[in-house]
Amino acid sequence: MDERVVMQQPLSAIAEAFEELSKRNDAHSIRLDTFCEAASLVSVLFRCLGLAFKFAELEYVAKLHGLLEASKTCPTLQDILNLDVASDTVKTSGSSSRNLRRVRQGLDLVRAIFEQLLSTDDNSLKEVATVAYGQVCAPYHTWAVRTAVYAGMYTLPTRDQLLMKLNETEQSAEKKMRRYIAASLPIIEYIDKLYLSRNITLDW
Ligand code: 1PZ
Repeated sequence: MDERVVMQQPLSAIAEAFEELSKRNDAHSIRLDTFCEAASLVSVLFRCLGLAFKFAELEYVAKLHGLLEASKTCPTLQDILNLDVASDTVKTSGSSSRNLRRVRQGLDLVRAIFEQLLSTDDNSLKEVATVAYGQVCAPYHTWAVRTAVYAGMYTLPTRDQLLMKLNETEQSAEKKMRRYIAASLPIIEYIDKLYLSRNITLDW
């Protein structure tokens, strides 16, 4: 993808990348390198959130980096699961199946944030972010992480500031957020099925 689009219109780049990914998903197999490329665009959003979320960005990027390394030997997402099931490392810290689960939670968090943003015009992001985080990630995070995230919410920019950093207006952002929501849902569900079809529950 054109680097200028990514930097100047990150929401366009994200919506486009996930639409491409969900089109290819018709074959019921997703290439891991293509997935990583799309997922890495999301980290641009973090940079708009300020220093308090630097830790989250580093965490997210580290998981993605692990997955990109794994793509050298595991071409598709299901290869990751097959490998970790065989070696009983699905939930092992740093394993690819665990990294994939975390990245999936990040993508779902962005989806939930966008849904919240579409449902209100409140200029504070704190409420929006708190609801989305509480739905998608909080149940799986440790107490220490949850506490840090909730404290960080007080430092979030306002909605206007965020839109400005993203080079968007309310109207342009709304369209792109809807496109991401529609395109990411089937991908998220596909990833969940990779685990569920192997009798791995999703309570972690
Ligand atoms: C505009 C609204 C902004 C909302 C901001 C909400 C930010 C939520 C930040 C979440 C921080 C998570 C930090 C650390 C989590 C770790 O516990 C786990 C550890 O995984 P392990 O090594 O045990 O397997 N790491 C992760 O889950 C990976 C990081 C996920 C962060 C995804 C956030 C995506 C948010 C995008 C925001 C625009």
